[in-house]
Amino acid sequence: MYMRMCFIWVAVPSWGVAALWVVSLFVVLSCVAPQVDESSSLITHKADVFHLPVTCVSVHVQPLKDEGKKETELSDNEPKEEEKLGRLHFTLDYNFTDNTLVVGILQAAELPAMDVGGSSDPYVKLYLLPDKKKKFETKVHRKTLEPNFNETFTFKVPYTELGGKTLVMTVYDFDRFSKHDAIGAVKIPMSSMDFSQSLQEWRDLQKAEKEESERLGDVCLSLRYVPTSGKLTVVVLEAKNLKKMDVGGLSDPYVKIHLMQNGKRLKKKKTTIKKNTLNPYYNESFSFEVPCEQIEKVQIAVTALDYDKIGKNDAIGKVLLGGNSTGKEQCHWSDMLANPRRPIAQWHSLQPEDEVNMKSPVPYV
Ligand SMILES: *[C@@H]1O[C@H](CO)[C@@H](O)[C@H](O)[C@H]1NC(C)=O
Ligand SMILES: *[C@@H]1O[C@H](CO)[C@@H](O)[C@H](O)[C@H]1NC(C)=O
Ligand SMILES: *[C@@H]1O[C@H](CO)[C@@H](O)[C@H](O)[C@H]1NC(C)=O
Ligand SMILES: *[C@@H]1O[C@H](CO)[C@@H](O)[C@H](O)[C@H]1NC(C)=O
Ligand SMILES: [Ca+2]
Repeated sequence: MYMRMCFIWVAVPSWGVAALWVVSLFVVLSCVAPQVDESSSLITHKADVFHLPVTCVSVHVQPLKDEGKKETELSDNEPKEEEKLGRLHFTLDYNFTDNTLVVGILQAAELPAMDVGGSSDPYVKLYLLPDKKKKFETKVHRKTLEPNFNETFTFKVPYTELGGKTLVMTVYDFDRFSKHDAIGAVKIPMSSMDFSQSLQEWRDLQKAEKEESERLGDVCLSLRYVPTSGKLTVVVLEAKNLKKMDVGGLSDPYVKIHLMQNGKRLKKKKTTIKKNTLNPYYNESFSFEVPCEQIEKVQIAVTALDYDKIGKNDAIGKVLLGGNSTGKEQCHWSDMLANPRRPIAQWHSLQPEDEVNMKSPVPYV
């Protein structure tokens, strides 16, 4: 069912609103509902389903609709008073000993509900602009409008360069099957700060701008773990909107999977090469033996590459899944662990290879 779902997601063109309702239903029925609480009564489930047609369309269909349309709708509106997007509680500190900006993401409150059932799955992404490469993410907090993040991040930056930078903290709503929605952001020009003492503050979230990071494409993976047999199965379902790597042509993409531990590659597998496409369909399955006591210690690195007859194959992008991954990758991994024997499929946005390698726990070999 999950595999089919990924497939439908891509195959459905934007006109297929009716079909998307069905997909949305599938999403909620097969994925969200069972996770809410295994013990919740049938009545609760029925109630969730009953509300679906109203909320689902806005939540799940919107990201697939023509983005331009959404914007015109917005700009057509008269400027009205700020919508309430919630508030973020954070700390800011500059450590003059080791030249680091220390950002504490404490909590958020009064977040708007982005999901069916009146909740959101918030997480925070941090940048120190203009540098877009280095970013941090908190863990995803499920089904809450008052997440308690309590995480600290440090940016290494000389004090003399700090003045030209802007800290951006964006709160997102996690969504497994669509692009993640930015709820709102807090932006702080570092030139406005007095670092002689540490700052602890609540600020209102402002409307977030679109993240214009380079699009490398997305890959749909299914993960399944069977603790009793120690079998980890990764299915590379498909990829879409892959970045064009060849001048004058499409790419010839394939996907490489590494099982890693402590930054070391233990096993390597790869899919077949799909010729001349940016939207390859693979549905190829790979299994690794990972005993139960090891599963918390391994990571899966998934790299999409463009095959070239001559020269080195170029990496298009990469994602890292496992105990130490962040954001939606961490979410997928923990869902797999929480649902033994069940394949869980999810889309992931490919990230630049060097950026992902930087996130590995130890220097990448
Ligand atoms: C600054 O960083 C150093 C080294 O990590 C640490 O020992 C020190 O306590 C930090 N200072 C402050 C004020 O946090
Ligand atoms: C935040 O984390 C610190 C250290 O991990 C812990 O001592 C503290 O109790 C946490 N606070 C909250 C509100 O969870
Ligand atoms: C994907 O592969 C599996 C196993 O090879 C097969 O059972 C399934 O029908 C395939 N799914 C699609 C949508 O092609
Ligand atoms: C996660 O990070 C910790 C500490 O940095 C490390 O000890 C552990 O091996 C890492 N886990 C994985 C799966 O890489
Ligand atoms: Ca969500």
